Formats: sequence, structure tokens, C-alpha cells
Amino acid sequence: MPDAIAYDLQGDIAILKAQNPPVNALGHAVRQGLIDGIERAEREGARAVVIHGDGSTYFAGADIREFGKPPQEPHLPDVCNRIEASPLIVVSAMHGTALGGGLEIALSTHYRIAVPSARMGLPEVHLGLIPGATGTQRLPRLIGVDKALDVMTTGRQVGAQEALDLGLIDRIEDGAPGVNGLAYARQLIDEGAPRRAVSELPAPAPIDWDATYEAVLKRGRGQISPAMCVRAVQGACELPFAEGVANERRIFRELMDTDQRQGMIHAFFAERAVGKLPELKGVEPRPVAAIAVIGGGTMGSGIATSALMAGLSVTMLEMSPEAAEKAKGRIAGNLSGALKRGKIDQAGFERLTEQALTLTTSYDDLAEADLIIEAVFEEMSVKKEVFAKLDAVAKPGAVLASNTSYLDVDEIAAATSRPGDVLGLHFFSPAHVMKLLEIVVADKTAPDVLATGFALGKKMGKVSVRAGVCDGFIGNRILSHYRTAADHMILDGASPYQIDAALESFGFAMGPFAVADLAGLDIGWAVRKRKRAEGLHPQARDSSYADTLCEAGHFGQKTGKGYYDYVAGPKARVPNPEVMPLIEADRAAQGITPRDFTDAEILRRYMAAMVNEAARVVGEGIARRPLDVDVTLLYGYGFPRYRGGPLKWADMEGLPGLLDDIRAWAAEDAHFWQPAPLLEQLVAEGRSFEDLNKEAAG
Ligand code: T1G
Repeated sequence: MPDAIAYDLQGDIAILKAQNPPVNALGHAVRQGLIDGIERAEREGARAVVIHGDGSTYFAGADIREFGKPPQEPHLPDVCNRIEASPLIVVSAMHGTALGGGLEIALSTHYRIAVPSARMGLPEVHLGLIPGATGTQRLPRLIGVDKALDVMTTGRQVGAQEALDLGLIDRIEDGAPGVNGLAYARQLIDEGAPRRAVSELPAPAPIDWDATYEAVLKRGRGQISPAMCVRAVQGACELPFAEGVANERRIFRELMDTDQRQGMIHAFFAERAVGKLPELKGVEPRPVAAIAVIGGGTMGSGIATSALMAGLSVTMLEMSPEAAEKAKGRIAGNLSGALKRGKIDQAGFERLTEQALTLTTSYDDLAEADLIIEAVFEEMSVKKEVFAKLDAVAKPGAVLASNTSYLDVDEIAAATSRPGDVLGLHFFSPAHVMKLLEIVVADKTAPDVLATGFALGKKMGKVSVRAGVCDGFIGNRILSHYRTAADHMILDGASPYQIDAALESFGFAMGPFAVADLAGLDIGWAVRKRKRAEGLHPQARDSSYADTLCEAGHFGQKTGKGYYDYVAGPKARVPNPEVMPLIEADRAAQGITPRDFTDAEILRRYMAAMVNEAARVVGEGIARRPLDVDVTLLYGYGFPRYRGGPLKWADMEGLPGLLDDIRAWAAEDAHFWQPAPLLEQLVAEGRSFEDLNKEAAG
């Protein structure tokens, strides 16, 4: 096992090279190696030290896997302070992503050089924390409070050029970081450059701390660590450095003990674990360079946009030249957003729209596509007709995917002679923005076709989740259930506005009724009509207020009115006064005497319904693990990330209490509140959803 920090003395310059793949995380051996290396350089009479990382990056931060365990000395802040205190000139040579503790190490050195592609930042707020190794004390001294708080409270990455402009680094040099660092150290020695201890810079100018704290807290929508950055930086301005560091450490340790830190660390590892499936081990995906998309509506155009941005060539098939041109217009509109945001330049925009995109109205032009995604009308007969045509024209080995959001992919596959090549690729609208991709595996889907779906998702920058075939797969099936719980509460006395407010204070960006207005109430209307046509369970409660709202032409934001009135714009939505009378009439027609609901009961019922259906989805194998449900709800349904996802939240809430509530509510509605067998089993065995995740990881 190579040393975590390799030591080499080149003349009078010591080189400390981190060798802790894959990201040179600052685990215990690395921290100890840095201290030992600095002390050895001083003993051996070096005049400067260069610190850099082997492999893909400079230190990418503290080792997140150590969180929650008893911290081991040397603690990172002490390593930082020891580096800075060295009488030698210490140089950081950065590449890759110097993040969190990694940037804090760099801030404790006296000079910083980076390659042009280097990125750096303090993303601790994305883990429910604040920088905990003097970053909140050194960064404001180097670049000022406002810029330091922008970097810390957003957790965003800063590119090398911006870092140079901010004064965060001293120089940008292409080439090998170690070589750059050595040359820079040589120059500094020859010039007699002084040590530059950031901690000795004057305390930064203060700002209105309370106003800033409140503003950041509001922006965090219930997440607390960004606002706590403000208090740590306030300490940098008001306290001597050592006391400021102690204040930072206190805040850091308090946050380390919060549910929010647990939830966000769970989300971090879950979004990486979700693509690790036993059925993918050792399975090579089929090569995909050219794809075709059938149907250039909102979804098809979004998918095509996402594929074009990922470097794929796209053939868009529509029913007529006019429809194809309209699809191209939608794609160009999507890409102009990327152009405005600087993700592509004008030349890139023209290449994507004029060369990489081909329009056609003939299925024959799909014959060379490696993968074809159907995004036509959500009607099984239409899908079957499309797949029968694809079966006739697509080349052998082409992957045939449906973007259906709930239809039976087995039935679609059966419309072809090659069901092994068929799978579902359920993108979320807008497909060029939303990161979630449900990859739906049909009975006969070949393993390498599943692997191809995951490879395509990765190339398109999606977070892909494997789903089994059922009505709604993972996300929409669970959504349908917790939305029903909300509808029941409406019938029984709650208002859409109280429910939205309760869920928004829980951390959802938008409550369910505001979301319905955004998506379009006609979508839910069509689902209710379909489910009624399929035959509702005799004990299933039904309602008419939402249908009546749609019959009046109110589909939400797209018609200007739904549950809310958008006359003053989406941000200034106000309750639509036509809604409550419809609800009251519905209650009266069903002989219901409305009662009051507390926000706590609303949240408890809403979340219990979500957890209960999620437990069924995992129990039936539609989702491989509880973490797959968490990732789906985090990336596709606005679930607050600092709660980790519904099943992580359930573990922290306590499964026994949730099951007790579900059983109590079953007395009033045995059909809706049927406890999921898996939930009952876990409670009986004293286990958690996290236990299932760990078992799946082996
Ligand atoms: N600790 C432990 N493991 C880590 C890790 C970390 N900091 N970062 C990544 N990994 C693992 C990851 O789980 C995966 O493992 C593998 O490395 C590749 O990661 C005191 C307290 C660096 C931009 O938040 O943003 O410092 O799945 O798939 O796409 O103030 O990883 O292969 O088994 O993401 O190339 C602050 C988090 C920590 C950085 C690379 N640092 N990491 O992205 O690879 S808190 C972070 C990332 C801190 C101090 C505080 C990304 C990356 P496996 P990957 P990637």
C-alpha cells in the first residue's frame, strides 16, 4: 500500500504528493502524512514544500465516510494550522477539484498555483455542514466577506480563472501540477519571497450579519447550514483567529449531529450507489453514437435537446415536415437557453441545430440509429404501432426505448420480434433540465440493453434509477398515492392552500397543488378518467371538485387559473376563489362534515402515505432498494435534499410510529391505509430501510 503522502526532496524543495485514490480524500493517513511530511522537510533543511495530488485531483475534501464516527487526530484544522505555521514556504499545486478540506489545506499554504481546468470550492453546505477546517476564517480574509459567503453558502465550484480574479490563487499554469509547483517554489526561493500566512491577514470588514443570516436562512428553505456559514464568518470578523476557528469548530460539530447532515450524506452516497446494480456487473453496454427520437412534442424535443448537448447525433422523426420544423423550433428554443447560460457558444448552437440534428418523416431514415426513443402520445395502441414499425426498420441490435410514463413496457415489447432490445426510458419534463431518468426493465429486456440505458443516462448527465414495470413505475406510482392522501384530507376538511403551505414549510419547493398547477391539471384529470374507466376499487374514495375545476377550463398556470390564480404571475400566485366552493359542494354531496387539520397532521398523513407506498414499491421489487426510491423522489419530485429522501426520513422519524399511525388510520379507511407488508416486516424485525440498503450493497 503506497504512502498516503509520498515524500521526495529535490534539492532544497520537498514534494508532498497525495496518493489516496480515487479523490485524495483527507482521511486519517493523509492528514498524518501531511504533518509528518512538513516536519521531515523542516528537519532536512528544505527551504520550500510543494503539496499536490497524484491521480485525478488535489484533495477533494475530508473523507465523508469518516463522518459520524469518532474523529481521529490529527484533526484537519490542526493540519491546516501546522502547514501554515511552517517556517518554510509552502506551495499548493492544484488540479481536478480542490473541494472542502482540500481547499482549506490550500488556503493554509502560502502560495497557490493551479492548472487551467482546476476547480475549487467549499461544498460543505451540500452535506449539511459548514467548512470545518478554518475555511470560514481564511477565505474571507483572502477574498472578502461577500465573495467568501457567496462561495460557501452556495457550495458552488469556482474555476481557475475566477479563482485567480478573486485572489484565491496566485497563478495558472498548464501541465503537471507537481512540476508547476516545483518551478514556482524555485522562483519564490530565488526571489526571496516571504511566507504569506492567510490567518495573519487583517480581519475582513463586517457586514450586516443578522440581515444576511435571515436572507440566507430564507433562501435555504429550511436548510440551516448555509445560514450558519454567516455566523462562522461573523466570528472571523469579530474574534481573534484562534477563537474564530474554535467558533467555527463548535458550529461544525453541532451541524455534524443534525438530521440534515445525515440526510444529505445519505443523498450523496445514494446518488452514487443507485447506478451500481448486480445485473450490470461486467455487462458491456451497446455502443451508442446516433440516436433517433420519434415525436417532437415537449418531451421528444427535450430528450433530443439533452442528447444533442451530450454530443450525440439525433434524427427527429415527426408525422409531417411542418411538425418536424416545429420540433426543431422547440429544440432550438431549448438550446438558446443553454446559449444564454454560456453552456454552448453560437458556433456550438449552430452545429447542434444544423448538423447534429436531422429531421425526417420517414421511418426508413431510422435504420442506422443505435438507439431509438419513442415519445409519442400516451396511448398503448399508438405505441404498439410505432414499435411494430421500428421492428421492421431498425438495424439488428438497435435499442428500442419508450418514454412512456406509466404504460406496460412488457406489452409494448411484445409488439416487436425483439423484446430483448426493448426497455423504458422515462424522462421527466423538461427532459433537457430534469436529471432523473427511470430506466424501466421489462421481463425480456437483455442485460446489455439495461446497461446501454444506464450508459446513455450517464452520457446525458442524468441520475438513472432502475425501475420495474407497474403503473407509474417508482415515482409516479408513489406520487399518485400521496396525492390521494392529500385529496382525502381536502374532502375531510383541509384546504389545498393549507396543505401546500405545510409541505412547503417541510422543505418542498412547491406543495402538491402548486405542482399540479405547474404540470397542468389536465394531466391529473386524464389519469383520474383512465383509472375510473379501468374501474376503481369499490372502497376507493373519489372526488369531483378537481374534475369540475378542469371542466371550467382551469388547467393551472397554462390557462392562468387552477388551484391558484396566476394573473399576477407564477410567483405571486393567489388562491383561486372558485376552488373552495367546489370543494364544499363536493363534501356536501358526499355527506362529509369537514373538520380541522393541523399542519402536523397534514404532514404526517402525507408522508406516511408516501412511505407506505414506497415500501410496497421496494417490497415488490419495482425499486431495487430503498435508496432507489430516495433518489427518485429527490431528483424528480422536489423532495427536500436535506431530509435525504422519504425512506431516509422514515428511518429517522422511526418506522414503528409511522406504522402505528397507518394502522390507526386504517380504522377509518382500511382500503387506503393498508400497511405495506415490507413496513410491517421491518418493524417486526426491528430493522430499517437503511439496513436493506446495506444488505443490497453486500
Ligand atoms: N470522501 C469520501 N469519498 C468520496 C469523497 C469524499 N470527500 N468524494 C468522492 N468520494 C468517492 C465517491 O463516493 C465515489 O466512490 C468516488 O469517490 C468517486 O466519486 C472539513 C468537512 C470529487 C467532484 O463534498 O464532489 O471537506 O462510488 O463518483 O464524478 O471542511 O466526488 O467509487 O465507491 O463523485 O469524478 C467536501 C464530494 C467534503 C466533495 C468527483 N468535499 N465529492 O466527482 O466521482 S466535507 C466534497 C465530489 C469537508 C471540511 C469538510 C465528487 C468529485 P465510489 P464520484 P466524480
